[in-house]
Amino acid sequence: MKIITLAVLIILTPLSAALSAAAAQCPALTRIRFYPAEGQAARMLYGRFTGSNEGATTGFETLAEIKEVPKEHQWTELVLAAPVLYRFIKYEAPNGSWGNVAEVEFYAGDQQIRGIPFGTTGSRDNAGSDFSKAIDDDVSTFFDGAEPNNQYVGLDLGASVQASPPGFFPQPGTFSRAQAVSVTSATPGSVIRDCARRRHAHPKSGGVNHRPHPAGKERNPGCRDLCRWLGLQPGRRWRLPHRQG
Ligand SMILES: [Ca+2]
Repeated sequence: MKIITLAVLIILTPLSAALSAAAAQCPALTRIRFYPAEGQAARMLYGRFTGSNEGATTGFETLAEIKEVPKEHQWTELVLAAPVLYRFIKYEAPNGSWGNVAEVEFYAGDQQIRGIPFGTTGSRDNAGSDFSKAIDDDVSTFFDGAEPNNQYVGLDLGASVQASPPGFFPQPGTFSRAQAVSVTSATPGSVIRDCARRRHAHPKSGGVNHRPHPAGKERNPGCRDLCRWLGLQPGRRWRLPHRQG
């Protein structure tokens, strides 16, 4: 029987100025303001504000909903129950509304969140009132979509606000000798947290290791999961030295 030993090495990218810059571009959304189109406030009833980290058209979760007709000629503000982080944030207009809204603004505290605008294409009768009119800082202009249904307008905060998928080495497979296993991230300034010593791993509560992992018996959840991912027998008691022998 082959004895496979596994050294788990958590590789961290140290905090850097680049991280600070990236984090600054990833604000937590705390509140939303909107201003109805002239005479069309009722068309915002049941409109929703949503967020996604998958793309401009997929994976959106509802953050807030407009549950009563907003007042004309003034801003309405929605405060989120807790700050949230999403790369894509948008207003999804209710069906039949033609996307009508004069302005939509997203905030992290007192700071307005800026990003790359996106939305459904075109405007009614090609009059030029496309989605950009809902984010042009002008309450006298408004979005009037090309279709009455499924209209939206939002902001893409950019790829820099997301962490790239972690890289694992080696690739899954079977090995005849000890392997040093590493987890890395290509995102500048990212931190990989080790949740192995906690019963319930959590990305915010996991510790940050700066040394090779000190343990890795099967009762160690992090290593157990890593073993499974690598195709090793999860129930086996692996010998996991600090260093590869
Ligand atoms: Ca406008």
